[in-house]
Amino acid sequence: MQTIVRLADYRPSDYLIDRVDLDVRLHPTETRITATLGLRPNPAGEPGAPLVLDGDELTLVAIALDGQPTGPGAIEVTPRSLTLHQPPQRPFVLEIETQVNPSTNTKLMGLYRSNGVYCTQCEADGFRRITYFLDRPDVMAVFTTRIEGSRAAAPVLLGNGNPVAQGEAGPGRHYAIWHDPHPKPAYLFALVGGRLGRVGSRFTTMEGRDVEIAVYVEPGKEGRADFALDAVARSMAWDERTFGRAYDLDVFNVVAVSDFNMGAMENKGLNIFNDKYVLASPETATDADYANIEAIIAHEYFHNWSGNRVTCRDWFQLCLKEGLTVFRDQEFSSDERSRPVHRIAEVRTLRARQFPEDAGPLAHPVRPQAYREINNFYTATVYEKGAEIVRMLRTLLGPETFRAGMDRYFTTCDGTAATVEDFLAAFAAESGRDLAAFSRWYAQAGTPTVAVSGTYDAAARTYTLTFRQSLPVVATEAAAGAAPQPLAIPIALGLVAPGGGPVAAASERVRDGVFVLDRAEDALVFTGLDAAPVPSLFRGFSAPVKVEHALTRDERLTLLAHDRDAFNRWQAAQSLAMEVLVVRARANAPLAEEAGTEGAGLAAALATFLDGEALADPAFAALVLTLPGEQEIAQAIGAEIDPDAIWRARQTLRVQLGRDLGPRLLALREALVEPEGAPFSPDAASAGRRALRNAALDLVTAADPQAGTALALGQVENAATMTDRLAALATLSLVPGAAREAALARFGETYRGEALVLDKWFALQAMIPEAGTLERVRGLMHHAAFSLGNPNRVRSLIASFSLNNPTQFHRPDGAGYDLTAEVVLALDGKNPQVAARLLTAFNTWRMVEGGRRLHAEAALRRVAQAPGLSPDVSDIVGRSLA
Ligand code: 0A1
Ligand code: ZN
Repeated sequence: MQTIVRLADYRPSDYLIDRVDLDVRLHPTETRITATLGLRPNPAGEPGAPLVLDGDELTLVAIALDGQPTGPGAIEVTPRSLTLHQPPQRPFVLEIETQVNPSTNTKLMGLYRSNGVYCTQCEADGFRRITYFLDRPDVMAVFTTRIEGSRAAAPVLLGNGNPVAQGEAGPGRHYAIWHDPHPKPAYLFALVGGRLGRVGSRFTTMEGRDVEIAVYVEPGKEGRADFALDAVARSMAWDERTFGRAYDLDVFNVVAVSDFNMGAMENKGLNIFNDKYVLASPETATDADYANIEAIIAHEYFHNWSGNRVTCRDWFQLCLKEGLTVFRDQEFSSDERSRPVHRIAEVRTLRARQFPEDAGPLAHPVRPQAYREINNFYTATVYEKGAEIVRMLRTLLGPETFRAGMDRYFTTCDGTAATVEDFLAAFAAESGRDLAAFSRWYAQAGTPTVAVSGTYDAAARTYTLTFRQSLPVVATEAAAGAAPQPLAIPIALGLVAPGGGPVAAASERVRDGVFVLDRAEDALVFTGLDAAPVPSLFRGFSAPVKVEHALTRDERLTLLAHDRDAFNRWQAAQSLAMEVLVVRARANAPLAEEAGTEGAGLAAALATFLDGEALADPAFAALVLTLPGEQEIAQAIGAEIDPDAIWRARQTLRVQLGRDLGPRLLALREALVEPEGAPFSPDAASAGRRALRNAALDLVTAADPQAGTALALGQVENAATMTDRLAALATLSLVPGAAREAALARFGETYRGEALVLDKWFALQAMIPEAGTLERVRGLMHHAAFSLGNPNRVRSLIASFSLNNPTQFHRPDGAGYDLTAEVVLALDGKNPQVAARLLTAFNTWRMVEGGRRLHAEAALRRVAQAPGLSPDVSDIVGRSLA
């Protein structure tokens, strides 16, 4: 077990590195790196301490101190560290030559080759796999990089910052030199060398800087890079408009590679992307892909300020850059698309991913207090809950003060490695508020619950809302589950008249529609009311909490029909459905044609809703029609979960909605057909129309598989977009039989050369909720296009099964757990990061019913006992079983 790193133990580095000159001679198996480091003792460090540089699987070739060989015994070198016992106590220069093998680097950390392209990934601690270094984010240096490579194999040579020179470097070789004037930590270093196609344009910043922007992709795929390129320009413009932040180099490059552990990386001036989040054409990418590409391009670009110009002091502060940057990309997407629709999508992800994490054995605060393996902390909690905290801050302070606080943060922390305290201090200073109770959001794990009840006093004409917050006690490695303290919870709210329309009632404690609950219990009194209102609470999902609020069905129907907050209208429909689903799942009800009177009531309400406004906002209507997901239902049940019972409950309600709404849904499909020959557009309105047509197809097919299959088959054949083709295939995939198998086979054949399209095909098959899926997945693991070495393939086939197919991952015979454990172990030797992430599928194992729980535990124990586990997997399995 590797050692635990604690936030409480943070100390400044004993040495600093101000300048790094790298000379990288690319070679497929023997790349040589000469690093010239300008070092000095850190005034804040311990005088005379040894200098200990980090390394990982490194081979030292040569070393010199101030141009001289180091004396005998002066240094100690292992693949993991280089120690200089008595470093000079003045500025000095270390020249270090290392050798690495990019071709055998299957961890995809440090320098590796993806489809023949040399590329790097250095966050969180990959730079130490290139050269010995003080690989920590509070050591910031100015980098100059000379990259040399074969002109034939690597005609394109890219580095951080601005290009300064290029030329010949001997027979068949050439070089390029890049200089980045902005001091940065090593995790933001990157280089690329390869044969790549390019699309480019220019952007003039509000400061008048003429920036050359470019997207590099596999040659021949340039036509699929235009959307990403345009998203770069839109991101630059948005950050200027919204946060007053301009770009600060002369070039901005994006490179797409096909082997990448995560989505993308914000290296200074040289963002490297998983090609899934760059390449798009109507024939190969869905509307969801377009939306993801736009969001991730924006995310990485926004990091240039929130992450790069202001970076993190240590990895405990990861949310400082990630939560803030997710908030910023969510705002961008909301502005570029539909704000309410995007908000609903954000909350669905949060509830499906972050709430379970917060309720399981891997729960941790948004700012963890301890870790064994930092790569396991790129989590939904740090990212998504981290973003919710920033959003709450804006809700608490109001948009103007929030913006002033952001300006202050960027200005005062520019060029530094900052902390969450620095961030909050900027807002405290701008607002004059005490943010102590609010700051606990960063420190306390677990999802809070807010219980609400309302009482109307006709005689006094008052309406009283009482709120009680309760926080789960979460024990982590760092803290033994201390009693949680009350949080400051912003509750955006309003009152709706029983027949619709707003209520003009006052409470001086509600400011700009927001009440702040900052103690365990509180009550809010509204005066001057002639009738009992319907409260609309947590509008826009103003805090990441679970709400216990005993609204009647009629009250929820009122909100669905009349609330002016679109999120709460959707939430009302969701909670009506959830009630039916939980009751049926808890009762282990059989599959049926209808879900009782409550099901019929929901269908009737949705019919009215569709008639009134489906055509006005199809994207929103599609979301209202989408039932809560299986994971979310499981969370609502909380314990002794039977995933099959949940699936049956959900399927029964789908059948009922499909049947009761069938004629309307078919009419909507007709009304929303794109006119023949209409040009494709990935914009939100067009995507919304496709979403509603496909949601309709899915429900209609649930109720009438035969008629639905005919429709879906026609759509698979004739669709003009991948969105429509894949949606129809997904609908078909739920109807067992020859038609499905033939359609799947034909799709696989048509796209056999398109890895990213085959990923969708793998995923769809892995998510079929049938007992045959396990064997299907095992079979597909032998497909020519599948490889354990490519993270996208593993995610599409295996992770889709383990994380997104609850009935089959949780098979009662334990075979789903066994398959997952087997792949985790097979993968761990190659790519521990991806293996560890796959293992998080067991996150909810303690919540499932007894028989399954025993199988899950046995599978986890088998993983735990396997010899030679990576730190990544050993950390996850250890915490999962703790
Ligand atoms: N900072 C990146 C995420 C990222 C983290 C680790 C990686 O290593 C494999 C790669 C990317 C982001 O938030 O986009
Ligand atoms: Zn990020």
